[in-house]
Amino acid sequence: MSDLFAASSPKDSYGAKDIEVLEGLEPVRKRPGMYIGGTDERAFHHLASEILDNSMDEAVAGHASRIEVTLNADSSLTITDNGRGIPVDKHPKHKDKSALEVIFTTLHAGGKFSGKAYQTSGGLHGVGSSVVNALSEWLHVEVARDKQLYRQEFARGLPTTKLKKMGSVNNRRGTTVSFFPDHEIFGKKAKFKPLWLYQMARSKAYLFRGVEIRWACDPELLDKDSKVPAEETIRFPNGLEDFLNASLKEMPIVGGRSFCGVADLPDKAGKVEFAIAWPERGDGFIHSYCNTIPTPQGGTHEQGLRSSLSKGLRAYGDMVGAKKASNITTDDIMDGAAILLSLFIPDPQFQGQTKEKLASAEAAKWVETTIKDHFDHWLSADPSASKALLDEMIYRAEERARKKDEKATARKSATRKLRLPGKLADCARQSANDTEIFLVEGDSAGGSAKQGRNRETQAILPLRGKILNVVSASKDKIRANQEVQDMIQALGCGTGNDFDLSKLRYERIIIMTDADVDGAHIAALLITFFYTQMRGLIEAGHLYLAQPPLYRLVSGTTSAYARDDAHKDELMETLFKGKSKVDVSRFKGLGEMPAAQLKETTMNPQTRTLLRVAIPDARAALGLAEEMDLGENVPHGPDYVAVDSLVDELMGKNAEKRFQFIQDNAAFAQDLDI
Ligand code: TSJ
Repeated sequence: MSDLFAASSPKDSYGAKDIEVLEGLEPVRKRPGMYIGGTDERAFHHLASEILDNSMDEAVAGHASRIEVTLNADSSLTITDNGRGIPVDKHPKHKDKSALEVIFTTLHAGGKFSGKAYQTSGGLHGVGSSVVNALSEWLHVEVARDKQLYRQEFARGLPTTKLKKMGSVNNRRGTTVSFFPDHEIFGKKAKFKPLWLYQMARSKAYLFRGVEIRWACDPELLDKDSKVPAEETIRFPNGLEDFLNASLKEMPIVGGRSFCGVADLPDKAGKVEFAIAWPERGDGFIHSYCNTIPTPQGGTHEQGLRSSLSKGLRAYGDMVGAKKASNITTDDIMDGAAILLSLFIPDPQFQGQTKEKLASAEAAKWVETTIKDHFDHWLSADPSASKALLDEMIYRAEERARKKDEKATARKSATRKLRLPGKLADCARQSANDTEIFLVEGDSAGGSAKQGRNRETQAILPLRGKILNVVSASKDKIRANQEVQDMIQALGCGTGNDFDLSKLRYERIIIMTDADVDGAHIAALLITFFYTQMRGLIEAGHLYLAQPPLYRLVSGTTSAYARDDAHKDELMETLFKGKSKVDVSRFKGLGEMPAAQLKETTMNPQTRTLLRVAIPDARAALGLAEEMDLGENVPHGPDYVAVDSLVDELMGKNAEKRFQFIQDNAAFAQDLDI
């Protein structure tokens, strides 16, 4: 750990001079959602993890060994570590301000000033302390550093006291932050949930075996039969392996042993820890992390792991002469596996609306090579256990093939009767299994999409012009509309009373329109069409929106895509902060984007983000519980957009609402024939 720290940190001391001052915190209070991904319960608890992450960083960098998390009787939260203490020296550009005050009162990009080995930077992360401060009714900081105790208090982001010396301390150092989130922002009822915080503390302890976390909760806040203890010293000397055992409890696993380990990445670029087992029954799960930050939407580290496991097992099958091993797919191996994956790298890049996906490209190869190596060893070490695993995966592959055959025969016979539209570029795969169709606005965008697609599983249907506003059109008019006809034919599942979900020819229907007001309008019309004509398709979770970027930002070797102006601004303040020349190009439409970029940003399942269209009432039916449980079953799917308000807004005659919708979705209203 410490050698890594030295290697990636040019400075060994940090001071106020290293902090770049940006701006005050008013924007955070004005648009809290932009900084913490909403103002709901989840965002509320995010405040706690932002603060805790700072102490974790200090621990992971080797400067702290103990963290205390205390939920107080008044529902405020206190987090303490025994690290170096936040620097308190004067900031050169701000005559009267200490580094500490600057950290808590200005928005700053995390990576800029930290000199940390594994900082949790990336937009949401790293700017945490000032954002939490801005969104707290009060926040108190105490720092024990250089044998002195310092204290400063804040309210809603502004200092209410100066940084004061509180006397000397001899054998103690570290940072303590107490805060109370602001009810003006989160609503009167918002309150920390003991279970949520306790699980957060536990998962952090699992993720870094070198830290001890002391949990405490005021007993008054706990139900009599609560699973949460009032006090506990949490420590997992075996890291993720302990986590896996706790998750699997007594469940029997294939081959009777798990695949666990920690390893340095090539060139000591970081390290990866993993704990994997294949339960004999039941579903698998995957929880991945980067620098102890959860990445529920996966990303490049998960990608690397997938390759290593599938390549490793197939190669092993080859070696022992199991011919059928070549039929095993990555999904056969992954679907039933219980996986914990934790990566530590300097300066990770996160992506997605709530930064829940790892985007650092190098991570994929690093993780793949490192784990593949260990996996090969592990497989060779115990041939009888490895044979059990191989046999089980061959069995699963055969089961899958059998089911696919059943589906394929059903679909082929359906296809024969069906005339497919001429404009459709269908996918090669005959069964609906894991296939998708992109409904693309315009012929030129359709062309790029055809080049960028995966022919095996991705079909493209270009739609010309505005499709009919189906809500106000008559039935005959709808049927006469060519674009609508094409769509109905391509999907194969019929409409209205004839709708039959089992005949749907693709697993996912993805609406892909320009990231502008016209695009939003066409997407809304399409959603309305599905809502009125094929509602079952939305209810079963088959309808998605692609998220094409609006901008590309490049500076030197750093490049990124932004989906809107706010996202672009955010990237300028984070990833590109301090970069001298940032080249910003705006895509006028999907058709303008090179096929390779369209593929990378919007189409490739490994790198894109999709929004699933859902009817709020259908959520329960889809089993998408709102409750977050950090320990298990964090939903892995895409984000969701609610459909009913959208349809209502576009419904028939309510012109005012329609106008409002377009205003809300447009920075620049243009001619719209609605
Ligand atoms: F988020 C926060 F700022 F509020 C916060 C930070 C909250 C808590 C509970 C702890 C911390 C924190 C920060 N713990 N430890 C640190 N360490 C530093 O900020 C630090 C100290 C010394 C040096 C150095 O180079 O000398 C560098 C850093 C980043």
